[in-house]
Amino acid sequence: MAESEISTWAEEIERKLMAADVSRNLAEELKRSVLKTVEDGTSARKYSPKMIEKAIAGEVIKLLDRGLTHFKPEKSTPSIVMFVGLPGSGKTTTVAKYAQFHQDEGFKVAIVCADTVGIDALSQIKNLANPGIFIYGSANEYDSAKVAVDGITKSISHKCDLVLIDTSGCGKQDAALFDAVRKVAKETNPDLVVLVWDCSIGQAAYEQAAAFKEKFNVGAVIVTKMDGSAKGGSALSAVVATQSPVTFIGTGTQLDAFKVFNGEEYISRLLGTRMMGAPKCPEAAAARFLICTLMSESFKKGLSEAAGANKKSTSHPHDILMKFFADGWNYGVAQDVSLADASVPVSEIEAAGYQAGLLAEALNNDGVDAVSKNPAYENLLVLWAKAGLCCGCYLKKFGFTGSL
Ligand SMILES: Nc1nc2c(ncn2[C@@H]2O[C@H](COP(=O)(O)OP(=O)(O)OP(=O)(O)O)[C@@H](O)[C@H]2O)c(=O)[nH]1
Ligand SMILES: [Mg+2]
Repeated sequence: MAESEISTWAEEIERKLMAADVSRNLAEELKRSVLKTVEDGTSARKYSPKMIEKAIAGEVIKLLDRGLTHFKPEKSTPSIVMFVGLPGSGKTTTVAKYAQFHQDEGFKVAIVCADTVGIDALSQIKNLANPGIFIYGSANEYDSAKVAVDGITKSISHKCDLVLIDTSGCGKQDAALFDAVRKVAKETNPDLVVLVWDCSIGQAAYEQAAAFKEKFNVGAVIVTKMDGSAKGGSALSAVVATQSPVTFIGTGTQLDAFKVFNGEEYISRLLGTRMMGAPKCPEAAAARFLICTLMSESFKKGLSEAAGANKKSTSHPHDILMKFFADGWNYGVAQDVSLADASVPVSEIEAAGYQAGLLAEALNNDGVDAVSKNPAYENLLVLWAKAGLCCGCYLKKFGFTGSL
């Protein structure tokens, strides 16, 4: 890839990151690191868009996992974990899920409702949490720090080994409430403060997360509402601002909609690609691949080059098409198609390209007659024929006369 193309591609990635709610500064920083990696490489020309994307994924991984360690509760000694976050970020729901997750691991869990501001906060947690979990709260006490301290004492006397403290939604917009929640932390001295982070928060993320880090000894981030349409780029700001790892994600309102954080899955979502797991290859994707390939700039360019090289030869257009489809996972084509149709993950296009490539190879080796009699290729052949019709105009444009 030429240098100008590299920077165009890097711009595109920066745009993608910002569209996924990664802050402008962070997206620029990531782009700069990637460009530096590319420049430091022996030859920039060796880089394909796919490699640039991998480089950016590597930078995001570095951001997410800088050897950050976090407190993990142990059954031998009672641990206290406090949850803080903006109003409505999902703290109470997350506390109930976190409780369930650890109860399933054999902990005896208690939840202390130190949210004395939220209407019905105590009944909300009672409704959400599993009946086996000890719940403490007070309907009359307004001093949330006192409720928290009393709750911890009661939970420990109930032989609980993990005490979770739910707090009122706060943030830098309300200094008094922020300080009241800080008082809870001061008086209970938790082993871990978890920042509960709604993944759909936009560009204000960094300042908000930094404000929490200033007030609390935040040690971990739990990102909620990852089942929604937001790509969750603001979680990166939360990680950078708090210098804390993401430990879990929330993916719904039910107790089991809670997963250990997986960096690679997160990056795939952020960049709109699917890097994990075997790609599916439905025929529809193959069709899209064939048709999008024919429309892609790389294909047109390649076809034009091939046309130039073969002008005087007797090469059948099929051979050239086959070469293109056999190179179906040619990153340039896959990326082009992915850009043209963001709903198609690159891995799917590559897989579809691979299928088309298999067909091309079979056509090459066994000939059209044998392949057309093989039921395994029936559907792909239909698509192939349709794609062939679509590309007829290109072939004509480049001087081919043979019919497909
Ligand atoms: N879709 C989805 N909704 C969630 C998730 N987590 C929480 N919610 C919903 O978000 C809303 C707020 O959740 P709460 O747990 O009450 O949030 P909170 O931070 O305790 O709110 P306050 O105590 O008022 O500050 C509720 O409607 C939850 O059902 C999630 O992972 N996915
Ligand atoms: Mg709450």
